[in-house]
Amino acid sequence: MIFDYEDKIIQIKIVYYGPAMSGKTTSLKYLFSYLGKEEKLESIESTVGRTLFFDFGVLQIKGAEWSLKFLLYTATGQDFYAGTRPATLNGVDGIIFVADAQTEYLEQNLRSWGELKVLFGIDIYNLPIIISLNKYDLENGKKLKKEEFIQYIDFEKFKYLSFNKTIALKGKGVLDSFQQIIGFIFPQLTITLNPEI
Ligand SMILES: Nc1nc2c(ncn2[C@@H]2O[C@H](COP(=O)(O)OP(=O)(O)OP(=O)(O)O)[C@@H](O)[C@H]2O)c(=O)[nH]1
Ligand SMILES: [Mg+2]
Repeated sequence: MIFDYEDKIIQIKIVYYGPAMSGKTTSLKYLFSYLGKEEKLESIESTVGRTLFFDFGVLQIKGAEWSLKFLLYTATGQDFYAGTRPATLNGVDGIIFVADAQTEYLEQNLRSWGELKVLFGIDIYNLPIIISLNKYDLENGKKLKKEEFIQYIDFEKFKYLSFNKTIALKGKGVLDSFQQIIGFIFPQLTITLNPEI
């Protein structure tokens, strides 16, 4: 978080993180298109729409005195470009961990989660995180539940961790996740997202 006292702007960095193809880019694209700012989102992707490095966009919310400037990123889930992920996470204030809720992806989810733990060490327990169990619309097979996921992480050690079921493709839960992460970062603040901002 960076405080610019001269222009009265607080800069906050939020990263969508998670395994390959879990729906990180889809989530961020939905958020920007909901706010009518799709042209503000830059994606560095391959010809088949896979994220090569990251997607990046800025949302600014004007307050009475201070403004909030959100720098929003997705990290690439492709392991070939895994080396870029620590740079994307540098200086992050909150993470939206987009998991693929299909049970057969449990291992990939946990591997990606494990990377965060290695990168942040014990600092991870103080980091605001929303776990977005995505692709909840898919009918085939069982879905990963919060109760199951918490068995694999030291859930009680985290200060700011919550879960959300999402369908990024339809935008379901995407705004909730974003509002929840802001709520963790600024507990006193109520932000209503609407397309006018
Ligand atoms: N059915 C369904 N498909 C989804 C959902 N969210 C994303 N997808 C699809 O999953 C695929 C991957 O989505 P992306 O948003 O590109 O995933 P990503 O996490 O950015 O992938 P990488 O950048 O390659 O790591 C795309 O075909 C999306 O349309 C969802 O909620 N439901
Ligand atoms: Mg992507």
